[in-house]
Amino acid sequence: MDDLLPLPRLIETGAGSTEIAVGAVVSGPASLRDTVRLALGVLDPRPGDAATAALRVEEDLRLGPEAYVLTIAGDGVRIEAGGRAGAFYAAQTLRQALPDEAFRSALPPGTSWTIPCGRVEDAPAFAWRGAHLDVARSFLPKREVLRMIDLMASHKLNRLHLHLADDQGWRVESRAFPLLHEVGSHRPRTVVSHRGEDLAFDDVPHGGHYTLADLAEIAAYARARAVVVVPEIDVPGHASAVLAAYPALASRPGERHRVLDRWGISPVILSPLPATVDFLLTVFGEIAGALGEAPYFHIGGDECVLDDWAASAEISAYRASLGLESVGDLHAWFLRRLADALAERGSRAVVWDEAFVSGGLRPDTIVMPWRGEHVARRAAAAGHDVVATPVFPMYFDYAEAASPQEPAGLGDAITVADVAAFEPAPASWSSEERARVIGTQFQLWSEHIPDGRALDYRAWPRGCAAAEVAWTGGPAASEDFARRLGRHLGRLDAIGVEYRPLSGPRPW
Ligand code: TNX
Repeated sequence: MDDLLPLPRLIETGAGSTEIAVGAVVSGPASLRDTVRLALGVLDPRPGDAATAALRVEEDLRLGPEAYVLTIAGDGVRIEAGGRAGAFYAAQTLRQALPDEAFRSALPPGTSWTIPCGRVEDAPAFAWRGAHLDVARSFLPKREVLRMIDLMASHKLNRLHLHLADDQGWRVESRAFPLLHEVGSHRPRTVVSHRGEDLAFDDVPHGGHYTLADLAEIAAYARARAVVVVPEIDVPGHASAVLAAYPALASRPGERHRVLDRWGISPVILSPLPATVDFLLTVFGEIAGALGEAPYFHIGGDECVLDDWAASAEISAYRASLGLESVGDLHAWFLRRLADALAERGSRAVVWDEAFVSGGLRPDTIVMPWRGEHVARRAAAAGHDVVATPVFPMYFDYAEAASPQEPAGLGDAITVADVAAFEPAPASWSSEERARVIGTQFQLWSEHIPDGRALDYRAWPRGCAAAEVAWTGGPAASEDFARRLGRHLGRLDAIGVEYRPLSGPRPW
């Protein structure tokens, strides 16, 4: 139990040992028992009664919903949990207490291990422990998303932020507006760029989208593993894929728009007129409906060029009719309008930090400050809940080193140690400001992450460090973390994760 990752709050080593076998018997309330079985994967414990059980699960409502106590004793293993998530995490910890092979998907029948006795008392420091997947720039097939959920769950991460729409692609079915997925999900080619410089086009068509049924499946798979899916439809900028499908919604109507085949920021955005708001609310409703529940809905708000809004007579007249002075005010009004409607349907809005800087957000809007600590602190001081997402060190599209052997990233270098040293709620802030930081999240923008293999390489083991920080509150004690991480990689090997080796780049 000296190599658990993320690090639990309290670990006590005990005397003696106990045996645990593939197919061990589990007793306890059905929902907790099923959760434990799911988390233990290959161990596939059978349900049974308390007298014969090798593993007993009990509900203890004094513990928080994600908290647990795991006791490994001579007469068996006991899990006390405040809820399903806590039971799931206890089982993840137990799995880490077993040899690495417990992370394989099948084992010889009759496999059993003797493990030392001990006790773990644990609960997360942060409620939001996230991973962000940009499936817009590079589409990831459903199986890769499900696999990411499994890997997140193994690291006690609990928010999957799916960036479902951007200039380069729209990735979800819409029954109300089918051109979104029929037109918006394809581009005929993609720019090949290196360190921000465009070199050529690849002439390879790229496309893909999830059906609403896929989305429902992803959400259910996530929920069973204590992960909440947070959908993002980025508006009013980063919306070229919408405009390719429905050009009348553009800040420049009457022109043809295409799904972009280059990276960067488009000057053409959505119009803020009522037709756009109605359109978006219909689509948001389809997405939230497919997810089953959407406690959070991300509406973007970032990197938005407002020049078209200023130049358009129709938009200017609309702005004046609302009594708004500037296009910045109109940007804020537009996002607020969407957030208010989402709130009526039970979803809290989440935005990138530009939306906060524009002002006028609903007080319950969650802000993701990507431009650093300065803006994070301002959002926290203004009373917003904040999920710390600074480029450094939480943008995993950045390479881990400047080596030419490293697969090219947007920039370099963000190392595992940089991530482990991150402090989402800095000690230098006031206690009120620190209390506003509800968590942290790593971003996998996918301009330079073409597929699942590249995703593994970028996400891990930096994601292990992010999970440690999110669970413990961070920063991680560097030597102890490095030691535990070295051992943890054996588990990733057993799963089959193509992570970036600690020794340096893996040149493909
Ligand atoms: C900025 S961060 C973006 C993304 C890019 C990313 C590349 C943010 C809200 N917008 O559109 O993919 O940089 O690192």
